[in-house]
Amino acid sequence: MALYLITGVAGFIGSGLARAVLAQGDQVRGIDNLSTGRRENLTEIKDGIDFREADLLDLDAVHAACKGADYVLHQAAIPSVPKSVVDPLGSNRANVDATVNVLVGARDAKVKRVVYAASSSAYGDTPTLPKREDMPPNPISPYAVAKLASEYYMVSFYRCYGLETVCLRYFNIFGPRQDPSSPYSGVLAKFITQMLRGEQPTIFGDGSQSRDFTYIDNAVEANLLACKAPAEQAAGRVFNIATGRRVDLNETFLTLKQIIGYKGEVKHAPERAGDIKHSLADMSRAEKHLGYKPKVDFEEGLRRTIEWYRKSL
Ligand code: UD2
Repeated sequence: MALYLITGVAGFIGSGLARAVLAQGDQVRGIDNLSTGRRENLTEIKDGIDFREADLLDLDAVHAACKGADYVLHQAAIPSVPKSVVDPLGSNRANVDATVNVLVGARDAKVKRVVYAASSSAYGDTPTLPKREDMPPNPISPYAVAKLASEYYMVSFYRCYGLETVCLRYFNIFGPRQDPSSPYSGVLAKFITQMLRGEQPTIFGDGSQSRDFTYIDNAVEANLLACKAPAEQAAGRVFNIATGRRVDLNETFLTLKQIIGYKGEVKHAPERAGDIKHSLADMSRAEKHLGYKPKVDFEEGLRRTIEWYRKSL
């Protein structure tokens, strides 16, 4: 039985990982400062995991959490482009300084492998689509810079200390439990809950921007595969995790409108600073080296997510 340390375990991706790790018969230790994570995300599994409320900036807590862990799934972050524009120092602390602490803790505890929640924002606004991992990154926002800096730290800890690290560049993950309540929340969580409540969603810009929206179960599966892939194929490397299809926001709104049965219209506001225009992943590297294939497509993911919010609102 392996022990997985999940950082950001009370977040929507972290808690999904915790459930999946328990379901495969392994043990979970989780750490979260509850800044964006929520205890409710852990309700059904709280008695089955070793949960520690602590901040990753506390190196002693990180060292203690890493002790005896086989794998670390590093999900904790302040995951928002606009929030990083408002508070670049806070973004850097949570998204970079915390990562270095996790790496030091994992190295000292001789953890087998660290899997990192990297971000598609690293690619920035370069025109070439789809994005391949060997393209030069071009981050725009402080958030994107921070996520990319942490990737480089991951790779450097592999090169300098032999700690196996794998970076998964998530492309706009969505699904049940994603927090819709902050102005910085992901667009699908916001739109779905607003439309279910009969409120009017806002598109920033003209809505022609597109994303490779990826359902949570695909990201969870990618993490489990990344722990098991042979080191020669995975360690020290970066992989896109997505579905390989992009949809623009106007089309997304119409699809949601139809599934939800929403009668209203969308309103528009100015484009957001640090926003990128289009995002689409090439997935051949993840497929070849991790055996990753997305199991849930965009529409099915939307249906499951809407269903979940309908029940939980
Ligand atoms: C970035 C990353 C993503 C992940 C995320 C942090 C890219 C392509 N993606 O997502 O991988 O790291 O940061 O969790 O960089 N929008 C509206 N109305 C709203 C909210 C958002 O129009 O009420 C727009 C927003 O301007 C953007 C799109 O929706 O064009 C997606 O925004 P988001 O905040 O959901 O995610 P994004 O793309 O910044």
